[in-house]
Amino acid sequence: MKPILAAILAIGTCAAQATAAAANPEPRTQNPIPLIFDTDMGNDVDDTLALGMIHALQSRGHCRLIAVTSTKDHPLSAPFIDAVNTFYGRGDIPVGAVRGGVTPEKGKYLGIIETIDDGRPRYPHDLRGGADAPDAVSLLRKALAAEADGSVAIAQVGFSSNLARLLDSPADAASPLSGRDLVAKKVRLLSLMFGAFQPIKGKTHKEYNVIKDIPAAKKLVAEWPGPMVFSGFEIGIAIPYPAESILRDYRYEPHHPLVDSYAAYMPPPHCRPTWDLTSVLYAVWPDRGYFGLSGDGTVSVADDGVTTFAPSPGGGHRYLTATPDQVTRATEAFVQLCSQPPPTKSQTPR
Ligand SMILES: [Ca+2]
Repeated sequence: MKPILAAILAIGTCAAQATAAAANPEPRTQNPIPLIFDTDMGNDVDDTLALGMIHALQSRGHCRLIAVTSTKDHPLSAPFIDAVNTFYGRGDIPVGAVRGGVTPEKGKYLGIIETIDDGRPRYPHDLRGGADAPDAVSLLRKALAAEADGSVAIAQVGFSSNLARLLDSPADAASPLSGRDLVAKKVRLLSLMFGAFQPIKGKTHKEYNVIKDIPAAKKLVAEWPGPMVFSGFEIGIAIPYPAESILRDYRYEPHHPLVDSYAAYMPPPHCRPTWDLTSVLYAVWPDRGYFGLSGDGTVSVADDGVTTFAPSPGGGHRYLTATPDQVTRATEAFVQLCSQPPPTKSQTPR
């Protein structure tokens, strides 16, 4: 296609989109989506970038992070999350920790919050250890109970340990509902980095988040009472985070927890897949065309952790897809959102 003709067609498409938007204007004041981030913070480093992106989306008024819960059973996982939240000016966001979870090893980057510069912590945080954090399931119940019905989005980017246990949780001081009924009443969407729905190099892939807690993964897909959108292993692989962005886009601070984590995980330059970022982006901006969606169906988890998608109308499960154009757009969105500076104190939306 000749460039001029392509440009004219592009302008036409843009004009049509603008006309459609004018016909269906978004409200001048939007209600930020209440968001829960359930993460295995401390294993791979995409969780850290995803949390930074959530703060950028909150600063823009598009989401409100009501709780973060960790499924990584290391004492520094919850304090690390608290340190990142504090860096972004939101150290009061509640952080819950798994009890008796998986992956107890320290990992490669949680230790950056122990760094001392001239007698002062480089990354201040109030939470000192996982044992000081509330139990994740109790916090999930409390956070859900406080929100409007059908309003909450959850991004699960680690294991299914916390959300599977939430389903079986009994009535408590936060809510008279069972966990399953509380989820059915409050949650609009579970967007999760989970499984694999395309072969990787011609082979079936057993995805990490699933195989580390297979019983919880099986329970979650079988019993979750609302819509689930899965980001399979293949999506994050298809959208690598540009190494040059880590080297040049975060220099507004002498020390940045996202950069320090990235470097501690693997010395730069390298392009890390954006697995967890994809689930966050879809949870907050599902209608912006960054991804395509499969048809409706049902995901199942085999005893060895292999995930399978079976098309079935009314199944309630879909998985993300991405065209080359969407890969380009999502990459740029990730770069701009992850590297967005923290708001100043006077600007910080809570
Ligand atoms: Ca993760």
